[in-house]
Amino acid sequence: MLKLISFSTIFAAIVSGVLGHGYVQEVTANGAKYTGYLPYTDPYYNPPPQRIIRKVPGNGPVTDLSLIDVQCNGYTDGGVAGSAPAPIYATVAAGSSVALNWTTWPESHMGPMITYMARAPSDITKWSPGTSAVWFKVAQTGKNSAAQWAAPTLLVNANSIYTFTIPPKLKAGQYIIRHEIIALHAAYTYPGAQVYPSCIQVQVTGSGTALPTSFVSFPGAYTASTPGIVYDAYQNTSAYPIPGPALWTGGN
Ligand SMILES: *[C@@H]1O[C@H](CO)[C@@H](O)[C@H](O)[C@H]1NC(C)=O
Ligand SMILES: *[C@@H]1O[C@H](CO)[C@@H](O)[C@H](O)[C@H]1NC(C)=O
Ligand SMILES: [Cu+2]
Repeated sequence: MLKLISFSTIFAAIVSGVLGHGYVQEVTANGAKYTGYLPYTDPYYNPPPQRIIRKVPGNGPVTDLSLIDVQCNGYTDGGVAGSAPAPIYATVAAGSSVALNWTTWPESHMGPMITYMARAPSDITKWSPGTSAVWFKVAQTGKNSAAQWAAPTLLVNANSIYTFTIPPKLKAGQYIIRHEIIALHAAYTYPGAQVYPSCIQVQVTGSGTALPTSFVSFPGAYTASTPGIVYDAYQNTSAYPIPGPALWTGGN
């Protein structure tokens, strides 16, 4: 009986997952593949599978950009709000590319894909940034001159794989990669933009010494008046201003 109940719960969850929006389901770094945090199955295992991605409650978005949830799509877990650490991390060389495999992204959810990093001051499996300004932007794709959005068009064309490069001169150490799609189908007003963030824990290796000098916080980086948060994606044919700070490329 118990088994049956939990099976149907998982089944219902899987069905809603298929019909919903999305999250990063797999990470490839330094040639190794890591399964992402799977919100519709991982919670039903005891012990839970060990992941490099911080827990997300499901495939849904964050729309209230003042909430800590906008950091990692996290929620209060074990007393840690917003981005409860995951137990393990991936290792990746500075200058190498990281591939993030998204679940099937809905055709209707157009918007940019943006990637930030934050350097952990200590053990990343114990660190939550809270509202501190620690994040710097390392990659961004918005709308190109052919009016194609990062998501869904470019993402679908790439087989649902988004790729970015760890800044080549970035100082070795532990970092959170905060990656997101911002869906703009309802962003003609605020709240409306839907943020789908994912936080991936990595150990960066290499001999670089570069670190950025300016940082943003999540929540904080995005508000109703940040360019690109309110945008009429159906009517507005002008260039799209990608939200957040300038890119940091580490002197490259
Ligand atoms: C993305 O991950 C899914 C689930 O693990 C897998 O079935 C699919 O083949 C992956 N896509 C690519 C292009 O590797
Ligand atoms: C189109 O978007 C840009 C950038 O957000 C904005 O400055 C401009 O006012 C918008 N145009 C219209 C007609 O809404
Ligand atoms: Cu949606």
